[in-house]
Amino acid sequence: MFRNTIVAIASCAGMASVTLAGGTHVLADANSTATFDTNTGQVDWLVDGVNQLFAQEFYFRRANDTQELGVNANNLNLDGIFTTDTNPFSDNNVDALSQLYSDGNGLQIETIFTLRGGTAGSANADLAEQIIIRNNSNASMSLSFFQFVDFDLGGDFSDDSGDIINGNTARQFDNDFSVSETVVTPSPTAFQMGNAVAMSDLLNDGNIDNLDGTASGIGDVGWAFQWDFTLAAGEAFIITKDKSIVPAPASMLLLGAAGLTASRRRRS
Ligand SMILES: [Ca+2]
Ligand SMILES: [Ca+2]
Ligand SMILES: [Ca+2]
Ligand SMILES: [Ca+2]
Repeated sequence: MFRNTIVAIASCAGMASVTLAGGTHVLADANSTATFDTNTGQVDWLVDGVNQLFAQEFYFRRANDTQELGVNANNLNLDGIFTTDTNPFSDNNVDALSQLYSDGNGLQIETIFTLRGGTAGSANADLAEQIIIRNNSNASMSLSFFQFVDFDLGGDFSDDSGDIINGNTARQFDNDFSVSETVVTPSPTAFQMGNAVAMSDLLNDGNIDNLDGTASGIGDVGWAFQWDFTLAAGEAFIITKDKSIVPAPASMLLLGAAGLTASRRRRS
């Protein structure tokens, strides 16, 4: 009954801070913009006018769930959403987004994104992310939490390739761009890189899935991280990570998947 009910979670004295309803929200900073949809997740990330990202979505699985569920307003209550301008002396654009979801049973998931663009034409941008998962119930709670991301660098996927190193850093390249994501803390329980559509299907089908440790991919690359943990009553689990887009290093051009032909089934 409370699904999609919007409650303003804060009123901030900052001059550019606002409370907003669910739907689509756009962050902007310097040469970059990023769009987030409360019904799915992040739906684009433009750098110098080129969209680099097809999707970023979070999923969760509680002890009694029989499949993974998306962290969005279709599966959880959206309790609040908040945007703010964290560098108001640089511009007047909102560049940070906080969203608060809960399951009505003690699980609360807060996601915070902060966008920093680079100078025009630099092909540089950065997205800092923090996810706070709280157990507000009176009993311990076992959870699996997933991050799924599907970059299509340079606006296309056929020339992309990537790998995961050290269990906590994902890298993806094409002829023009490179993106890396480092999980600052805590290290994931599992990871997987592979065909983005197949990986999205893993997280959206009706079965329980765990990531298989595949550490590289080519073509329509996507990747995911998984964290398994148990929260005591009142405890929180905090994931901090950062994504950075830069121009492709020349040494990585050889990884380009020349000659790949692919037709892609886009998700609705
Ligand atoms: Ca700003
Ligand atoms: Ca590409
Ligand atoms: Ca599944
Ligand atoms: Ca991709």
